[in-house]
Amino acid sequence: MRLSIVTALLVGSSLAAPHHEKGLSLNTLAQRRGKLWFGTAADIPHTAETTDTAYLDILKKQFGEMTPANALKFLFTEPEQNKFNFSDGDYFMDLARHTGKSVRCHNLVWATQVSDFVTTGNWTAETLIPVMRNHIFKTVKHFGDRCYSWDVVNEAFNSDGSFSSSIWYDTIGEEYVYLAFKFAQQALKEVHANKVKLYYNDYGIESPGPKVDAVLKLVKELRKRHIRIDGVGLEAHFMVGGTPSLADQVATQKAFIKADLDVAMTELDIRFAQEPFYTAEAQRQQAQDYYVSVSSCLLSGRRCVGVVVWDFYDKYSWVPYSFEGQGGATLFNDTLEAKPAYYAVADALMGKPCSVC
Ligand code: 9MR
Repeated sequence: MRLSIVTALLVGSSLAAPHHEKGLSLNTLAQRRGKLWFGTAADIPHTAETTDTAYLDILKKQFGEMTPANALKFLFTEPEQNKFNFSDGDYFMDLARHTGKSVRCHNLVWATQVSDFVTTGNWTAETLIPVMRNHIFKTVKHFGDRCYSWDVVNEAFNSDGSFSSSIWYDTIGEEYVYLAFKFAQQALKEVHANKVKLYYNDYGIESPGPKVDAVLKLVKELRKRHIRIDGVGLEAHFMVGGTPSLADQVATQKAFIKADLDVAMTELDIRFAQEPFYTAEAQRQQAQDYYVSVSSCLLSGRRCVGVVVWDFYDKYSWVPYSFEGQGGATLFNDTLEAKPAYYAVADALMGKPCSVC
């Protein structure tokens, strides 16, 4: 009963400035706790998000960081060999600058969303390495210190900790990861942007296991070679009811921090495996899972630098496109109303017990 009253109150509240303590934004609450920002991915430009004023209003008010969900990926930045197109990225960067946001630049080297000229080419390591080098150099130098960080290599491991198949790994071997970080570091130096952080980013590394061990090994290997890596991005794409425990999330973040790394939660969302997404009980469980996840970054200390959600509006979430029947994963429902999950995140950021869980 109490829950349904709370839910009714929440649904009736103002959207852009939901009513928790003084209506402070999630970003302000996070910064008050020593985080750099509370951020969101946004798929801008060329999408409905680009011109959705109600959506953009919340984006501007609530978040201190934005990650381009697609605009900086290989496919879009270098559609044909050595023909670069940074217009989407520049559009995104301008929006971030005008609204005072940091940008986690995402990503340079990944198996997915690579241009056809790469995936269909007949490469050897000797011919593909210069392609990767050129892509990294041109892209990193173009965006320079407009990026807070770069996800240099994205999702390079299988869940058992072995390297996953990609045009890069299959052609160059694990050396591709070391080279990618080396090239990114060199490119930043050329444009005097050494402060831009270099990250490895992946999912399934939010609780202990072989994949976490593989990332820690990779970090050691990079450092043995005197190649810089500053942080690890924990994507945190979770399922409602299946979110890793607070203890597991904190233990994993602390293991990375102990290895002298920053950590960030880079793509947090918590989806339902099936409908219904919006019953009071479903919302309560989701709120609890968000509360635990955001709390983990606070409990891990300053070197968990911030949390980024992978968009904040169910209508624009990637989930239903990738997993049929699944969804409801973000902080705002399909009519752009703040969910209990939103208030749970605010509670976590304020260090309060969860009022909606
Ligand atoms: O949100 C992105 C979606 O629009 C793309 O279609 C998809 C292609 O694989 O990539 C999504 O973003 C992914 C991110 O780049 C890396 N981690 C997983 C994200 C969700 O799939």
